[in-house]
Amino acid sequence: MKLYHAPGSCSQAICIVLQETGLNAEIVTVDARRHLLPDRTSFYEVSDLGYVPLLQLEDGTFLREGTVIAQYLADKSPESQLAPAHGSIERYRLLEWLNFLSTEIHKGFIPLLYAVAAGKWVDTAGPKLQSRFGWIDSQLAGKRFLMGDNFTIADAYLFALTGWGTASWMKSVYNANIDLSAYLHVREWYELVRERPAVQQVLQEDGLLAL
Ligand SMILES: N[C@@H](CCC(=O)N[C@@H](CS)C(=O)NCC(=O)O)C(=O)O
Repeated sequence: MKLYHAPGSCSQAICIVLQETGLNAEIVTVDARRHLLPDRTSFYEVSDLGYVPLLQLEDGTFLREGTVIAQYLADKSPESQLAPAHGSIERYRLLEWLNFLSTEIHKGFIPLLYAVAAGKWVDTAGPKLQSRFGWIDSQLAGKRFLMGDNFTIADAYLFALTGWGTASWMKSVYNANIDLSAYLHVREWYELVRERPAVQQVLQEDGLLAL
């Protein structure tokens, strides 16, 4: 397999999932802002949509959309327990989280990441995103991870997204700050996830460990 990835982007979640499963994939680093491949040719030659993550499967076909790629990898490695079994109510709980993260958090960040173009929209988007993190905080009370005791692909996804609002390297590029000071559960969860060997490995490979 081949994963098209941009360090610090949402595809970080897929790198974490790969590390957690131990599955092998060649990582192709994409400049997601300029849509360039490592040899400076256009990423649009590979993907019409021009965004990461993108997974090329062994048969040469492509799988896109982070939430789907993460499930594909988790299902390939059931022993990693990164996703509950298909058909179980817990699987639907996972889908609830993935959909929430994709639509409420991931896309909730977009106006903040493109604040200059978004203009006054940021005044609405910022507090809304902040309140969503407040809700996540309430859901994490009494739990180690989003789904309970087990780390799942939803935690990997939220970890990548939370970094956009908190990581120091991000603050130097964007003004997408999320104030987590009142959200003790989110902060404890973030540290718990950050300490995982798989996460440390990805942060190190992407040059983000010390930042
Ligand atoms: N719907 C896609 C969105 C992926 C996405 O937003 N990727 C960003 C990085 S986090 C990207 O590559 N942006 C470049 C672009 O859209 O041109 C998914 O959930 O996988």
